Amino acid sequence: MGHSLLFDNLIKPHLHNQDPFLIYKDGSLLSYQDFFSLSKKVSQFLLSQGVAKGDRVLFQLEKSVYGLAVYAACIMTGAIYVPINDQYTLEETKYFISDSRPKIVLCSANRKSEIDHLNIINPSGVIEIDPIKGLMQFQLQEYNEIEQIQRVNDDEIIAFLYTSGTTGKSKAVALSQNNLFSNASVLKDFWQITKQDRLIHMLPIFHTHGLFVAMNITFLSGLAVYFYEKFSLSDLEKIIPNATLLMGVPTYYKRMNESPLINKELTRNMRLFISGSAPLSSVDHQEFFAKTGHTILERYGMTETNMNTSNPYEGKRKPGSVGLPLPNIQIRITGHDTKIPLPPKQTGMIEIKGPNVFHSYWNNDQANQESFTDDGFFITGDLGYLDEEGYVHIAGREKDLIISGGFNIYPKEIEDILNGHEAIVESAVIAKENKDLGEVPIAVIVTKNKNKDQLIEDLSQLLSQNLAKYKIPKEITFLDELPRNAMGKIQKSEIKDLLSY
Ligand code: MCA
Ligand code: AMP
Repeated sequence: MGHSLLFDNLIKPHLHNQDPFLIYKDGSLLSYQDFFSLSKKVSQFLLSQGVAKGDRVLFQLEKSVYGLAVYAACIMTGAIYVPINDQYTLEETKYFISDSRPKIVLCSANRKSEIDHLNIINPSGVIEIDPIKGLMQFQLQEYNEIEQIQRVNDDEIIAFLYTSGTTGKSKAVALSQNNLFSNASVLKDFWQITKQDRLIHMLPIFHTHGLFVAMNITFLSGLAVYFYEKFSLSDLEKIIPNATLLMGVPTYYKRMNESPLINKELTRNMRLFISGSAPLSSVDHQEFFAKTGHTILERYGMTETNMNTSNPYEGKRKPGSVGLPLPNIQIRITGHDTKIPLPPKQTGMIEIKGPNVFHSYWNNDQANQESFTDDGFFITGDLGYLDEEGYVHIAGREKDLIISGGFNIYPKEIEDILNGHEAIVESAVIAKENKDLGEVPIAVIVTKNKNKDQLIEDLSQLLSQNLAKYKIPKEITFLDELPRNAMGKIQKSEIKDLLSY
């Protein structure tokens, strides 16, 4: 009997593997063996802090090897990994701590002192970690490597990733060992990933895309990763001749299309360009092909499901389509009123069933009930249709969501903050098209306050105290009133028409 699906398949094969795992910007390398030796010490450290199977380990730090080592350590100890965006404000972070109730929080020194002042978790459970020096005050080198790997069943939870909903408050998506393993295996085969690949990794590692899609496939195949802190076109241009694989959001491809250096010659060794997390326009898809001779492979996923569909590796990759359902994953489109499956070319709700679909929302029975049909399909909130060849096309979203550069922004969360200000009568946050990021949030407000410049200043301050920067509306616009339908519901599409967005 093994230890756990993820340990046995992602970690165990590499414990003595001296091949390169991470290649850093300065050219230095970290081997698989050295990475897992570090992770085993981090595991022993977690145990020394009293972390046991099922305990949450909340991790908030800029991108570094430690985000991966703590993830691996959670797999080894049976703890639940809870990575959150390091850009979140203290106010946002407070919510994630209160909701997930972690045994320990690993974060920067600054964040630790801020959290300590909140009195929501015992300061001894808030542990300073540095992206370069790691767990410095704990002398990690003196820790032994963990010997007793925790046994964990396939349906037990390994991670919580937070995603928002219509309520405006984030929900923890509880993902099981099998959710992650089944999807990584399918994707590895579907995209023909091998240990010969060299992956360019510039994504954050607190979301499904950069953490599970990119890294679980890496562990499964043993490939080498160009592990860079963030997206940079000039860094990409330097490493692309030596790489074979890129996983990115559409903004990456928009920026590459603008670059005079990206061409067929520079990308000649690349095997596969993958795009996801937000819609890739047919124009960007075709422009990239004309420039490089590569056909981008677009796929579709969610935090709750990992990846659901993908254009084929061999076969037609259709611009504007997110491809075919992945093996063992059922997708159907159902009518808004009838709730019964629709024939091809008719738009309805995308529903999904398969081993990839998450275990449950943590501590949220209502959301769990509302998100599934009686026959067990997950209701995605995305609208789409199937074409005559079975390819899925996303036609829009029923959920009120803005996707900006691949980051999801929930208008309700911003509206709640705006509406809390005494001068605001009502507000709506809507998406405005943006050439680089796809769409960005704009706040539209109704106020009786005459001094609009002062109000904008006050609101900007209020928003930055409460929200990570990427969520802050890029503009604040005023209207005398917001259009509503007969039921009194604000009509965002009419606001867009009024403002010509
Ligand atoms: C940065 N800024 C943004 C965004 N990113 N504003 C709106 N939307 C954004 N996405 C702001 C910063 O706060 C900053 O503001 C200014 O822009 C410059 O910041 P910088 O970090 O230099 O920006 P950048 O390097 O140009 O970043 C753009 C980016 C990045 C590369 C597109 O946002 C990114 O890596 N996005 C990927 C997100 C991702 O991994 N999504 C996957 C999750 P100021 O100037 O005021 O300081 S979705 C997922 O996992 C699902 C399941 C799936 O299907 O994959
Ligand atoms: P997340 O909150 O990160 O789980 O975001 C998942 C959402 O991103 C999905 O429900 C879709 O709305 C969107 N999404 C992901 N991939 C694509 C894609 N290729 N095209 C369009 N939308 C996408």
